[in-house]
Amino acid sequence: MFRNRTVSLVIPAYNEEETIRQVVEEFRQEPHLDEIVVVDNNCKDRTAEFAAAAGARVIAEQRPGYGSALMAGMDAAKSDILVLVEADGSFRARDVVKLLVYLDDAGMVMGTRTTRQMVEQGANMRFLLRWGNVFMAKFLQVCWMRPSEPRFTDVGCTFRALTSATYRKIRHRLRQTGPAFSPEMMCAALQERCRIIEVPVTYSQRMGGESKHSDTFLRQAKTAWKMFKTICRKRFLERGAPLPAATETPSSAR
Ligand SMILES: Nc1nc2c(ncn2[C@@H]2O[C@H](COP(=O)(O)OP(=O)(O)OP(=O)(O)O)[C@@H](O)[C@H]2O)c(=O)[nH]1
Ligand SMILES: [Mg+2]
Repeated sequence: MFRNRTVSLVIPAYNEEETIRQVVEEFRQEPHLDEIVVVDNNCKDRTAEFAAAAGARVIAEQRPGYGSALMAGMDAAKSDILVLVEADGSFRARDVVKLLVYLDDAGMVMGTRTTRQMVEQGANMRFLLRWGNVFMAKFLQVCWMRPSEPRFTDVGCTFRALTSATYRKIRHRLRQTGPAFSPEMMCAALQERCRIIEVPVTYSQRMGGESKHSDTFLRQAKTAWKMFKTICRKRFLERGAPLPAATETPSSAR
Protein backbone atom coordinates (compact mmCIF):
# COMPACT_ATOMS: atom_id res chain seq x y z
CA MET A 1 0.00 0.00 0.00
CA PHE A 2 1.35 3.43 -0.93
CA ARG A 3 -0.58 6.50 0.15
CA ASN A 4 -3.84 4.54 0.37
CA ARG A 5 -3.37 2.89 -3.01
CA THR A 6 -2.64 -0.83 -3.32
CA VAL A 7 0.40 -1.90 -5.35
CA SER A 8 0.98 -5.04 -7.46
CA LEU A 9 4.35 -6.13 -8.79
CA VAL A 10 4.31 -7.94 -12.17
CA ILE A 11 7.26 -10.13 -13.20
CA PRO A 12 7.37 -11.73 -16.68
CA ALA A 13 9.41 -14.90 -16.57
CA TYR A 14 10.79 -17.16 -19.24
CA ASN A 15 13.06 -19.89 -17.90
CA GLU A 16 14.40 -17.95 -14.93
CA GLU A 17 14.68 -20.75 -12.36
CA GLU A 18 18.16 -19.61 -11.36
CA THR A 19 17.01 -16.17 -10.22
CA ILE A 20 13.26 -16.09 -9.60
CA ARG A 21 13.34 -17.22 -5.98
CA GLN A 22 15.84 -14.53 -4.99
CA VAL A 23 13.94 -11.85 -6.92
CA VAL A 24 10.59 -12.68 -5.30
CA GLU A 25 12.20 -12.85 -1.86
CA GLU A 26 13.92 -9.48 -2.33
CA PHE A 27 10.72 -7.76 -3.48
CA ARG A 28 8.67 -9.37 -0.71
CA GLN A 29 10.76 -7.30 1.71
CA GLU A 30 9.52 -4.13 0.00
CA PRO A 31 6.84 -2.83 2.39
CA HIS A 32 4.66 -1.06 -0.21
CA LEU A 33 3.89 -4.11 -2.34
CA ASP A 34 0.56 -5.87 -1.75
CA GLU A 35 1.00 -8.72 -4.21
CA ILE A 36 3.61 -10.19 -6.50
CA VAL A 37 2.40 -11.73 -9.76
CA VAL A 38 4.83 -13.91 -11.69
CA VAL A 39 3.85 -14.74 -15.27
CA ASP A 40 4.98 -18.19 -16.30
CA ASN A 41 5.34 -17.84 -20.06
CA ASN A 42 5.69 -21.50 -21.10
CA CYS A 43 8.76 -21.99 -18.91
CA LYS A 44 10.41 -25.33 -19.47
CA ASP A 45 12.18 -25.26 -16.13
CA ARG A 46 11.06 -24.90 -12.49
CA THR A 47 10.48 -21.12 -12.55
CA ALA A 48 6.77 -21.41 -11.63
CA GLU A 49 7.40 -23.81 -8.77
CA PHE A 50 10.18 -21.67 -7.27
CA ALA A 51 8.18 -18.46 -7.66
CA ALA A 52 5.17 -19.95 -5.86
CA ALA A 53 7.38 -21.37 -3.11
CA ALA A 54 8.86 -17.90 -2.57
CA GLY A 55 5.37 -16.45 -2.08
CA ALA A 56 4.33 -15.10 -5.51
CA ARG A 57 0.98 -15.60 -7.19
CA VAL A 58 1.85 -17.45 -10.38
CA ILE A 59 -0.28 -17.16 -13.49
CA ALA A 60 0.27 -18.91 -16.80
CA GLU A 61 0.31 -17.19 -20.20
CA GLN A 62 0.54 -19.35 -23.29
CA ARG A 63 1.05 -16.60 -25.89
CA PRO A 64 4.83 -16.39 -26.06
CA GLY A 65 6.81 -13.18 -25.59
CA TYR A 66 7.82 -10.50 -23.15
CA GLY A 67 4.95 -8.18 -24.14
CA SER A 68 2.32 -10.92 -23.96
CA ALA A 69 3.53 -11.91 -20.51
CA LEU A 70 3.52 -8.35 -19.19
CA MET A 71 0.01 -7.75 -20.48
CA ALA A 72 -1.27 -10.98 -18.94
CA GLY A 73 0.32 -9.98 -15.64
CA MET A 74 -1.19 -6.49 -15.69
CA ASP A 75 -4.59 -7.96 -16.61
CA ALA A 76 -4.37 -10.30 -13.63
CA ALA A 77 -3.03 -7.76 -11.12
CA LYS A 78 -5.61 -6.50 -8.64
CA SER A 79 -4.13 -3.23 -7.38
CA ASP A 80 -4.50 0.50 -8.02
CA ILE A 81 -0.82 0.73 -9.01
CA LEU A 82 1.15 -1.69 -11.18
CA VAL A 83 4.93 -1.98 -10.99
CA LEU A 84 6.77 -4.02 -13.65
CA VAL A 85 10.16 -5.59 -13.11
CA GLU A 86 12.34 -8.36 -14.55
CA ALA A 87 12.85 -11.87 -13.24
CA ASP A 88 16.62 -11.82 -13.63
CA GLY A 89 17.61 -9.78 -10.58
CA SER A 90 18.87 -6.78 -12.54
CA PHE A 91 16.69 -4.29 -10.59
CA ARG A 92 16.63 -3.48 -6.88
CA ALA A 93 13.53 -3.59 -4.67
CA ARG A 94 14.66 -0.46 -2.83
CA ASP A 95 14.01 1.49 -6.06
CA VAL A 96 10.26 0.73 -6.06
CA VAL A 97 9.59 3.70 -3.82
CA LYS A 98 11.43 6.04 -6.22
CA LEU A 99 8.91 5.13 -8.90
CA LEU A 100 5.94 5.39 -6.55
CA VAL A 101 6.61 8.89 -5.26
CA TYR A 102 6.59 10.35 -8.77
CA LEU A 103 3.25 8.71 -9.52
CA ASP A 104 1.71 11.62 -7.64
CA ASP A 105 2.64 13.74 -10.66
CA ALA A 106 2.29 11.31 -13.56
CA GLY A 107 0.25 8.45 -14.98
CA MET A 108 3.37 6.41 -15.64
CA VAL A 109 6.87 6.57 -14.15
CA MET A 110 9.65 5.01 -16.20
CA GLY A 111 12.95 3.83 -14.80
CA THR A 112 16.05 4.63 -16.82
CA ARG A 113 19.13 2.39 -16.84
CA THR A 114 21.40 4.83 -18.61
CA THR A 115 22.43 7.01 -15.66
CA ARG A 116 26.02 5.88 -15.56
CA GLN A 117 26.47 6.52 -11.84
CA MET A 118 23.80 3.88 -11.19
CA VAL A 119 24.93 1.17 -13.59
CA GLU A 120 26.71 -1.42 -11.48
CA GLN A 121 29.84 -3.21 -12.54
CA GLY A 122 29.07 -6.17 -14.81
CA ALA A 123 25.60 -4.91 -15.81
CA ASN A 124 24.69 -5.43 -19.44
CA MET A 125 24.75 -1.72 -20.25
CA ARG A 126 27.98 -1.20 -22.09
CA PHE A 127 28.72 1.72 -24.39
CA LEU A 128 26.73 0.61 -27.45
CA LEU A 129 23.64 -0.55 -25.58
CA ARG A 130 23.59 2.55 -23.40
CA TRP A 131 23.98 5.01 -26.24
CA GLY A 132 21.63 2.97 -28.45
CA ASN A 133 18.95 3.33 -25.79
CA VAL A 134 19.65 7.02 -25.32
CA PHE A 135 19.50 7.61 -29.08
CA MET A 136 16.20 5.73 -29.48
CA ALA A 137 14.74 7.50 -26.44
CA LYS A 138 15.71 10.89 -27.86
CA PHE A 139 14.09 9.92 -31.15
CA LEU A 140 10.89 9.05 -29.27
CA GLN A 141 11.15 12.31 -27.36
CA VAL A 142 11.52 14.36 -30.54
CA CYS A 143 8.57 12.53 -32.12
CA TRP A 144 6.38 13.72 -29.23
CA MET A 145 7.96 17.13 -28.80
CA ARG A 146 4.57 18.50 -29.66
CA PRO A 147 2.36 18.40 -27.71
CA SER A 148 3.91 16.52 -24.77
CA GLU A 149 7.61 17.41 -24.67
CA PRO A 150 8.56 14.34 -22.61
CA ARG A 151 12.15 13.63 -21.55
CA PHE A 152 13.54 10.14 -22.00
CA THR A 153 16.94 8.45 -21.91
CA ASP A 154 15.91 4.77 -22.16
CA VAL A 155 13.36 2.78 -24.16
CA GLY A 156 14.00 -0.72 -22.81
CA CYS A 157 13.67 -0.41 -19.07
CA THR A 158 11.10 -2.91 -17.79
CA PHE A 159 11.15 -1.36 -14.31
CA ARG A 160 8.29 1.15 -14.32
CA ALA A 161 5.11 2.01 -12.44
CA LEU A 162 1.73 3.03 -13.74
CA THR A 163 -1.72 3.45 -12.33
CA SER A 164 -4.32 0.85 -13.25
CA ALA A 165 -6.31 3.77 -14.69
CA THR A 166 -3.45 4.48 -17.11
CA TYR A 167 -3.29 0.81 -18.04
CA ARG A 168 -7.02 0.73 -18.80
CA LYS A 169 -6.60 3.79 -21.02
CA ILE A 170 -3.68 2.40 -23.05
CA ARG A 171 -4.62 -1.30 -23.10
CA HIS A 172 -6.33 -1.17 -26.51
CA ARG A 173 -3.18 0.28 -28.09
CA LEU A 174 -0.81 -2.49 -26.97
CA ARG A 175 -0.04 -5.10 -29.61
CA GLN A 176 3.67 -5.90 -29.46
CA THR A 177 4.32 -9.35 -28.04
CA GLY A 178 8.12 -9.00 -27.82
CA PRO A 179 10.60 -6.46 -26.41
CA ALA A 180 9.18 -3.61 -28.56
CA PHE A 181 6.33 -3.71 -26.04
CA SER A 182 8.45 -1.51 -23.80
CA PRO A 183 8.56 1.62 -26.05
CA GLU A 184 5.05 0.78 -27.29
CA MET A 185 3.73 1.36 -23.77
CA MET A 186 5.49 4.74 -23.67
CA CYS A 187 4.04 5.74 -27.03
CA ALA A 188 0.56 4.50 -26.08
CA ALA A 189 0.61 6.57 -22.90
CA LEU A 190 1.66 9.64 -24.91
CA GLN A 191 -1.06 8.93 -27.48
CA GLU A 192 -3.57 8.91 -24.62
CA ARG A 193 -2.04 12.16 -23.33
CA CYS A 194 -0.86 10.66 -20.05
CA ARG A 195 2.00 12.37 -18.31
CA ILE A 196 5.20 10.29 -18.10
CA ILE A 197 8.17 11.00 -15.85
CA GLU A 198 11.50 9.18 -16.06
CA VAL A 199 13.70 8.52 -13.00
CA PRO A 200 17.11 6.82 -12.70
CA VAL A 201 17.20 3.33 -11.21
CA THR A 202 20.11 1.09 -10.28
CA TYR A 203 20.92 -1.47 -12.95
CA SER A 204 22.80 -4.61 -11.97
CA GLN A 205 24.17 -7.68 -13.64
CA ARG A 206 21.74 -10.56 -14.17
CA MET A 207 21.98 -12.82 -11.10
CA GLY A 208 22.06 -15.92 -13.32
CA GLY A 209 20.31 -17.62 -16.23
CA GLU A 210 20.43 -16.54 -19.84
CA SER A 211 19.77 -13.22 -21.52
CA LYS A 212 16.92 -13.41 -24.05
CA HIS A 213 16.89 -9.99 -25.70
CA SER A 214 20.28 -8.36 -25.65
CA ASP A 215 23.18 -10.78 -25.30
CA THR A 216 24.60 -10.53 -28.83
CA PHE A 217 25.03 -7.56 -31.16
CA LEU A 218 22.67 -9.19 -33.68
CA ARG A 219 19.90 -9.56 -31.09
CA GLN A 220 20.38 -5.99 -29.93
CA ALA A 221 20.19 -4.75 -33.52
CA LYS A 222 17.01 -6.76 -34.21
CA THR A 223 15.38 -5.45 -31.03
CA ALA A 224 16.41 -1.88 -31.89
CA TRP A 225 14.93 -2.17 -35.39
CA LYS A 226 11.62 -3.50 -34.02
CA MET A 227 11.51 -0.69 -31.47
CA PHE A 228 12.23 1.93 -34.15
CA LYS A 229 9.41 0.59 -36.38
CA THR A 230 7.01 0.52 -33.43
CA ILE A 231 7.77 4.13 -32.47
CA CYS A 232 7.33 5.30 -36.09
CA ARG A 233 4.07 3.42 -36.52
CA LYS A 234 2.65 4.74 -33.27
CA ARG A 235 3.64 8.32 -34.03
CA PHE A 236 2.92 8.61 -37.72
CA LEU A 237 0.29 6.00 -38.58
CA GLU A 238 -1.98 5.90 -35.53
CA ARG A 239 -4.16 8.67 -34.21
CA GLY A 240 -3.71 9.97 -30.69
CA ALA A 241 -6.53 10.81 -28.32
CA PRO A 242 -8.17 14.20 -28.90
CA LEU A 243 -6.70 17.15 -27.02
CA PRO A 244 -8.41 17.64 -23.65
CA ALA A 245 -10.87 20.50 -23.38
CA ALA A 246 -9.26 23.79 -22.34
CA THR A 247 -11.20 23.82 -19.07
CA GLU A 248 -9.74 20.55 -17.80
CA THR A 249 -7.23 20.64 -14.92
CA PRO A 250 -3.63 19.36 -15.29
CA SER A 251 -4.52 16.25 -13.26
CA SER A 252 -6.61 15.06 -16.23
CA ALA A 253 -3.33 14.51 -18.07
CA ARG A 254 -2.27 11.75 -15.66
N1 LIG B 1 7.24 -14.17 -20.51
C1 LIG B 1 8.33 -13.96 -21.19
N2 LIG B 1 9.25 -13.32 -20.60
C2 LIG B 1 10.35 -13.13 -21.26
C3 LIG B 1 10.55 -13.57 -22.56
N3 LIG B 1 11.76 -13.21 -22.93
C4 LIG B 1 12.26 -12.56 -21.86
N4 LIG B 1 11.40 -12.54 -20.87
C5 LIG B 1 11.52 -11.98 -19.54
O1 LIG B 1 11.61 -10.59 -19.71
C6 LIG B 1 12.62 -10.07 -18.89
C7 LIG B 1 13.65 -9.44 -19.79
O2 LIG B 1 14.38 -10.40 -20.52
P1 LIG B 1 15.95 -10.44 -20.49
O3 LIG B 1 16.42 -11.70 -21.09
O4 LIG B 1 16.43 -10.14 -19.10
O5 LIG B 1 16.30 -9.25 -21.47
P2 LIG B 1 17.29 -8.08 -21.22
O6 LIG B 1 16.95 -7.44 -19.90
O7 LIG B 1 17.26 -7.24 -22.43
O8 LIG B 1 18.68 -8.81 -21.16
P3 LIG B 1 19.70 -9.01 -19.92
O9 LIG B 1 20.82 -8.12 -20.24
O10 LIG B 1 20.10 -10.44 -19.92
O11 LIG B 1 19.01 -8.66 -18.66
C8 LIG B 1 13.10 -11.24 -18.03
O12 LIG B 1 12.34 -11.22 -16.83
C9 LIG B 1 12.75 -12.45 -18.85
O13 LIG B 1 12.48 -13.60 -18.07
C10 LIG B 1 9.52 -14.30 -23.19
O14 LIG B 1 9.58 -14.74 -24.31
N5 LIG B 1 8.43 -14.46 -22.44
MG1 LIG C 1 17.15 -8.43 -18.07
